[in-house]
Amino acid sequence: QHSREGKVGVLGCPMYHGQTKPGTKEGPAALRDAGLLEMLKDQGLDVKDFGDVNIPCLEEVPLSDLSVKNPKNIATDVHKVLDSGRACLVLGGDHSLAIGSIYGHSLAELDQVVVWVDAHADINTPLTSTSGNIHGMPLSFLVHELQPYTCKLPGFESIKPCISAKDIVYIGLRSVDPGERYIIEKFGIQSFSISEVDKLGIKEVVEKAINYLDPEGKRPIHLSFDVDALDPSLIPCTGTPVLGGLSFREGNYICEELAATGRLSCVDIVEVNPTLGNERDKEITVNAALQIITRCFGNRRQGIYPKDYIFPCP
Ligand code: 6HN
Ligand code: MN
Ligand code: MN
Ligand code: MN
Repeated sequence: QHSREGKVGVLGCPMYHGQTKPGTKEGPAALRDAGLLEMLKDQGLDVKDFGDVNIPCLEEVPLSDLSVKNPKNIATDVHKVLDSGRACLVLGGDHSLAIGSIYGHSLAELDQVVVWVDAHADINTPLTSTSGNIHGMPLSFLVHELQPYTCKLPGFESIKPCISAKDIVYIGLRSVDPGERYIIEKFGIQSFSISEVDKLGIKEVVEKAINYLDPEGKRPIHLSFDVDALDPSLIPCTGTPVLGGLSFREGNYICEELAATGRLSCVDIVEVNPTLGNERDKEITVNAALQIITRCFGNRRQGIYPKDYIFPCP
């Protein structure tokens, strides 16, 4: 995993089938247009853009065909990026894409752990969900222990569960459905809700999260970062905002610390919906998301210089 350091593959994933607001398909373009690739290159990274995952258009298929919502192309592309020796940055798109990115990660690397930063737990099964939106269910397709309690959706046959309940940590939760809370307790999923962030402080939360997942410091990390984990004042353009979120500094800290492990191999940045709100809202949202992304790949707030930096002398 260490060989991925300094090398990033960017994958756009204009997924919008997991919820009802089509604007999430504009997320990857909004981030690229604001200069994402240049920012990453400027911090000394070797960056390659792998373009966008081919996501079938919802309008072109009958609504009964659930297979169109199945992110299997995402899994294939994430696998490809990781096999090229780069860390993979997946630009969403709604959070249902994580079914594909985490499954794709499992095809490339054994033994990943998942840090899920979100206001929501996204672990409804199709049976506990009251909204029917797949972006509220991705983890239920991936967790081994949940399989006896859920149903296989037609068209999702190619996605296989690939993580255990003990390999997940939540940070930032503050809108958890009853079925989700039941699942978290029944399967003992480690959760640092926003109340634990209040109680312990972000330093202790992140430290505990990393030690819990991988005390020996050997396993590849998948960060699935839903921008709605941050306070809505920082992220006005997202489909399911929840008041009282992580501060900008807390969000930055999480990503700096995960990057510092050297084992962050895949990062999802999801639920940016640039079509919600006005131009100013869009600018605020995109800027916050961009800064969070740069932190994931080693840009520390204390300042950095590239490996080949030449110190000028007279
Ligand atoms: N997200 N728990 C709600 C549901 O519809 O199942 C909200 C899900 C939000 C999902 O923000 O990625
Ligand atoms: Mn492979
Ligand atoms: Mn969310
Ligand atoms: Mn989410």
